[in-house]
Amino acid sequence: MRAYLYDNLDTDCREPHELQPLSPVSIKELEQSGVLYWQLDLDKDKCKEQVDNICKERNYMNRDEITVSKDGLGDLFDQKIKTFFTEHLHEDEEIRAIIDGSGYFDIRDKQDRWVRIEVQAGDLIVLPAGIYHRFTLDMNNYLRAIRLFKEDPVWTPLNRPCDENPYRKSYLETLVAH
Ligand code: KMT
Ligand code: NI
Repeated sequence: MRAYLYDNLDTDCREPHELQPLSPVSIKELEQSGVLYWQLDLDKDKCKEQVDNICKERNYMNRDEITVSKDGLGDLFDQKIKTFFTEHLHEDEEIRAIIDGSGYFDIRDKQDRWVRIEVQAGDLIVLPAGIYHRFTLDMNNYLRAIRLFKEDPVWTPLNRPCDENPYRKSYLETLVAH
């Protein structure tokens, strides 16, 4: 995992889009935005044990797997990719353990700047409910992830703007507390 400010250029979103001069964002700064991160073991059994433990600690009851690629999503690929990259929020955490491939989660920081989080196999990230974000593949066009859910796997994206949403308001209150 590596995070940095996004350059906001209008080119292919699958490119790195590193702002120049390079502006890294630390795990601590991500935490201040409510984003949590775990580095998982690449050994399959150890990785599963770690994910199981995190699920127990944080009450994640359900999980499934998604392959974000042309093969994995078939006819839905274009539509899904577009939905993922449309700025949105959820009323629950977005929890992803990357098990293969790579991609980018972009989140809005306190100052409403895009922070790009580059993820690859072994990265587990949690985006808090109410944070504006989006997702894209990188130039390798392939990512496989375990999606974890607190309860039922309902995954409704609410596109920006939805500033009156109660989960959005609660999220903003957690930022004020810092
Ligand atoms: C979402 O809701 O934005 C996603 O599920 C992104 C793809 S999962 C790596
Ligand atoms: Ni999302």
